Amino acid sequence: MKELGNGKPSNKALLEWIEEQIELCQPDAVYWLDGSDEEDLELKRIAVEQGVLIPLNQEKRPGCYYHRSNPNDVARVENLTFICTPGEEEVGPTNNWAPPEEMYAKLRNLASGCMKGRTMYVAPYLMGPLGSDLSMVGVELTDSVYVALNMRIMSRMGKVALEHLGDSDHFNKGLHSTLDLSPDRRFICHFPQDNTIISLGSGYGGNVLLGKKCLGLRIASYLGRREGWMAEHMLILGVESPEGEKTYVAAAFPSACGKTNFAMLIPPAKYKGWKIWTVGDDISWMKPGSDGRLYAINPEAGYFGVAPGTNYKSNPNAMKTIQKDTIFTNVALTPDGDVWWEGMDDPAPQGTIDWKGNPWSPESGEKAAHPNSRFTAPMANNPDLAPEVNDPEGVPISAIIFGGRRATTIPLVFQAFNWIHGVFIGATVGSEMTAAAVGGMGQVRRDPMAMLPFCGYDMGDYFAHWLSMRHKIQFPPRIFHVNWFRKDEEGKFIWPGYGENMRVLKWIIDRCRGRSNAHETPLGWIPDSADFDLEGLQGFTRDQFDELQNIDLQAWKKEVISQDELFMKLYPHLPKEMIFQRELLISRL
Ligand code: TSX
Ligand code: MN
Repeated sequence: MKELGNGKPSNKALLEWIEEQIELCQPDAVYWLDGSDEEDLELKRIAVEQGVLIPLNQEKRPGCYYHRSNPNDVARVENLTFICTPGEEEVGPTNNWAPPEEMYAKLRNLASGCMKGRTMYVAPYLMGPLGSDLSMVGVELTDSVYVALNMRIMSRMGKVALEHLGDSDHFNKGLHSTLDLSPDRRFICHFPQDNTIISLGSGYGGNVLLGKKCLGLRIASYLGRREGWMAEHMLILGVESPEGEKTYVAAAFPSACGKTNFAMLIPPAKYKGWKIWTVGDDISWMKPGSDGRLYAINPEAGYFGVAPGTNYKSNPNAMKTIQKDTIFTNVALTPDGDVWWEGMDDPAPQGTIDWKGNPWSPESGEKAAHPNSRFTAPMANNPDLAPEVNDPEGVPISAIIFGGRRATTIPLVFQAFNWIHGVFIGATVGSEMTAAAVGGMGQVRRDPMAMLPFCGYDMGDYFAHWLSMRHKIQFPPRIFHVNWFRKDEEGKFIWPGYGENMRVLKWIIDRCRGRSNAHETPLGWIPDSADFDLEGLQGFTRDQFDELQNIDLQAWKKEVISQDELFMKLYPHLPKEMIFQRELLISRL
């Protein structure tokens, strides 16, 4: 067997495990990745030679490449995602479960000899800053050069991970093979007791970049519960005032709510001297610090963002971030070797090729870019990247914000009365589906803390873990709920959103620092209109603000009934506090 690369580890436990996997998968070659720049060029050369990547126009987009996935393999597969624990009870009613021994046997069978004729890339990766006690090491063995290249962007990959690991045997064991990409042989399996992930039969994003959803959320949430910390599906941003005061917030929104846009928000001109710094756009690992506050790190090193809808108006910093050293997946390709997607600033040029490789025109009646098409870009490209992103201590979180996409019922912003009420607010987060997804338009789908597909154990136990964290944090973050998507009777968005969300952030920060007033409502604390900055918002009236903040008691009676559906499903492990909070809300209404 051929050995390539300069990153061969010396860690005994690691080498032993890798040898077992080599025996199982029987690759022709093993490529020991070290994370160097030379290696990056070599991997790209291999990927281009294999037809896995197409170089883009290097003048327009230096270091950028284009990838098309198999059309049957374009998104995460929740029905093929399993948590394999000794007991079924542990994973709860919202996860797929399989007995570990049975699943190991099935996967070993599928993986046997799966890398014959292929190269196994060994990617040691560090999630989080070097030297942070919140950081974790994983090692992904993969037969996809595309995965190796993406892991390099999304994590701190190579020698730095081995350095962090030292001679410890505490690392996540990840095995990935695309097999033949057959959906019948596609399984994303987590073995939290063994800190192990096995992903077979897919080559796409969340299924295969194991540091992200698999380790970063499912395994990490499991470990966090055991060890007294939190792994959350949250962006992290820092707000800096003109005086240089910095306040950090973390926010959890279900998909299609613009999490990456919010993480990269640029304050409107009116907020002269204010600045938003991006710490992370997807995952937050949080732990109580010695000063009694909750500290957060972003375990990732890049952005795996949805391309469609990203443009210079919705997210200028994302557009700048993807100017160089970015991998584009399933977007459309223009004749001059650039990329295009629906919702870009300009219309597609003549001769655009769609994500499947077919000629495309606006009359085609199909999308040029897949709706879930992505960019993989290094966070270092972000002009407003928070320098603290590499601080092993993390950043102290003052506010946790939950949100959803709701056309009615939910005000623009309100604040929880206290931590327990905040946990209830997070537990009842719901969002409306936009496209003709399962369930149809206007249907509210509950997605507690935006973690439903990502929690590695029972959701009821997860709420209990949130409640228990209160006892470990002397100065807990204040909890808020936002909704950018409320519509008027004509179906028009009332709130301008985007950069103007700075106004909401400002109120939130002032609340955390005891500087702004609010009044009590059945839902929580709501800004006094005198304490919410509407100055300079053209054509936006106090009446519209009142409409945004209106609490329709009839609608809320329906809302609490709708909230109960998921609670009923989670009932066996649902903390009593959630039931009491629900009763209190009903009484207040
Ligand atoms: O990301 C969004 N944010 C957060 C930005 C920091 N989006 C896009 C969501 C899909 C990913 C939004 N869409 C936001 C928002 O705040 N608000 C809306 C709704 C909206 C859409 C268009 C307008 C206004 C609001 N247009 C005009 O007012 C002209
Ligand atoms: Mn996400």
